[in-house]
Amino acid sequence: MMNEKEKIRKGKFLSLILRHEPSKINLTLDQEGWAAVTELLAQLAKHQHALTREELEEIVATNNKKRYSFNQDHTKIRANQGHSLTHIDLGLVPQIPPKVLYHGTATRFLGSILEQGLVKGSRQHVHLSSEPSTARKVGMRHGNPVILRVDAEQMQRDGGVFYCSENGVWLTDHVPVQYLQEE
Ligand code: HQG
Repeated sequence: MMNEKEKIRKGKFLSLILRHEPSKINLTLDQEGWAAVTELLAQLAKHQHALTREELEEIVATNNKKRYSFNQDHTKIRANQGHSLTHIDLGLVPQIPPKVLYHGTATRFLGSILEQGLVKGSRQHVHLSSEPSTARKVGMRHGNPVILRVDAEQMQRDGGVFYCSENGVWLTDHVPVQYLQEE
């Protein structure tokens, strides 16, 4: 059995591989971001990051943000969101967002955000949450947290497109300044 710390460490490495750098262990993902599980396990083992199939199942099942999904017969795995790899298309379908969404950031980014709006930076989308508490946690990872409230209802009416990942993270390309307000 893995202890919690080990599980978090292994999960983080899995995120790195499935979202950003599969080439690190000589793995390729298909266009929809899927890796073959047998190949993933083989390459992890070759690169000193061995996982058993049971450990992988446990990481996927217990991950606190449900970051990864298997396909139906568990022969393939992918990350549900957060990719920086540009060729990946998760096949997300536009959805009507809740009236209000939240984005957690750090105070030092505010000046730039109030000029450019929220931009996706190195990831494929701007990440938003339906819960201010989640946004706060995300902000804390970057420094002194601040929560921005996004008028998703108005933005959508004005033509903004929103997606929701398998694990409930709201995604969009860009949030212009006029829809942002400090919580
Ligand atoms: C900021 C986690 C300057 C933005 C979370 C953020 C999330 C700007 C940083 C997911 C800006 C990008 C993503 C602008 C945005 N000027 N800074 N115009 N627009 N920023 O890590 O949203 O735990 O790429 O505020 O739950 O922090 O990894 O994005 O601070 O869903 O599964 O630029 O990562 O998921 O940072 O986090 P990131 P994020 P996991």
